[in-house]
Amino acid sequence: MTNASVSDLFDPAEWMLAPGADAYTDITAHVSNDGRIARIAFDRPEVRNAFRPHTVDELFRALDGARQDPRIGVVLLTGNGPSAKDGGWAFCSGGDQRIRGRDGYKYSDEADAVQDPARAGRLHILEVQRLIRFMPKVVIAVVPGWAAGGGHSLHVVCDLTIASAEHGRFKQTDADVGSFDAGYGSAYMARQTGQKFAREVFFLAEEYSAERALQAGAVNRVVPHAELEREAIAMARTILTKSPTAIRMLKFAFNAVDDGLMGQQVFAGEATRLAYGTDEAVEGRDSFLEKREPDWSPYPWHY
Ligand code: S0N
Repeated sequence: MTNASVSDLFDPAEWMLAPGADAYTDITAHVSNDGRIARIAFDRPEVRNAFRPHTVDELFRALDGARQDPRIGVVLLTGNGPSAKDGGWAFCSGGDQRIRGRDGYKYSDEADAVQDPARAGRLHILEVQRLIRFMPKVVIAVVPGWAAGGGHSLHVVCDLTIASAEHGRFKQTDADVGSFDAGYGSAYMARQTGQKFAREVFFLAEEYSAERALQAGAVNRVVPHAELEREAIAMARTILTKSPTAIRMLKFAFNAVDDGLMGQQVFAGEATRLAYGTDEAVEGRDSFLEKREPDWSPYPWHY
């Protein structure tokens, strides 16, 4: 796979194909040469990287592969480009409107037009949002162009966003096309930027620049287009110098306040995993197995 066939911003010297990636048609998936960063990209630049259900299936698989790879600490989620048709750049323009229908979605592409009733009407992009939200790794949205509709929501749910100064553009078109992300895409965005700006973005569906997004607290950094992926990799490398446990606990701590009992459950699961590593927890387990009273005397009631 050549640089040009991936993306103009893609540096082939940095990446190798992720396991199973040669089977993907709608995305590309790479791992950095040291195995610690994943780069997962929408690869439908001719439709501004809109996702069809098949795209979402691949995206979920690639993200879950990154989640399960113990060497990977940071995932870069981006969009390949530019479009060969008109040179336009996109992160993602949301659901592919050509295959959206009242009676559900055609699951496969337009060519074979197979209707699978079991999959009809699935909004499984929400499963991808949850995977991004709950994976114990940092997910960075790397926005080289349009983030619109469901693509806008995906950047919102990512932990960090870095955008192209020249081409990064944002627009929440949901209400223009009769869809509404009433979860993270809207309510969580309001937590990030405040209610007024989030409502304006959804109710007016006007384009806003990367610079405006930065002012609003919706993105972390705006960098020259040509530098975008280099800066994203540098950001990832800084995160990778930190304690994996600290980053994981911090991510879930930031999440917990907005995720209700689910957030508490995820945080508590991580706390339990840490506790199981202590001598105190081992004593609890061993006392049961050895059919004796536990001896907690070595373990103080910390204050
Ligand atoms: C992104 C926008 C603002 C870019 O404008 P620009 O630069 O003027 O380019 P265009 O000429 O408009 O686009 C270039 C070509 O790309 C096609 N295209 C763009 N976006 C899509 C899309 N989402 N689906 C299908 N095609 C798309 C254009 O048609 C054009 O093609 P040609 O050259 O052949 O004319 C602008 O393009 C724009 O506003 N796009 C639509 C954004 C949008 O409304 N997205 C959907 C919003 N809703 C969701 O995403 C919710 C998710 C969802 O509900 C869902 C989940 C899974 C499956 C389906 C859905 C679903 O939507 O129901």
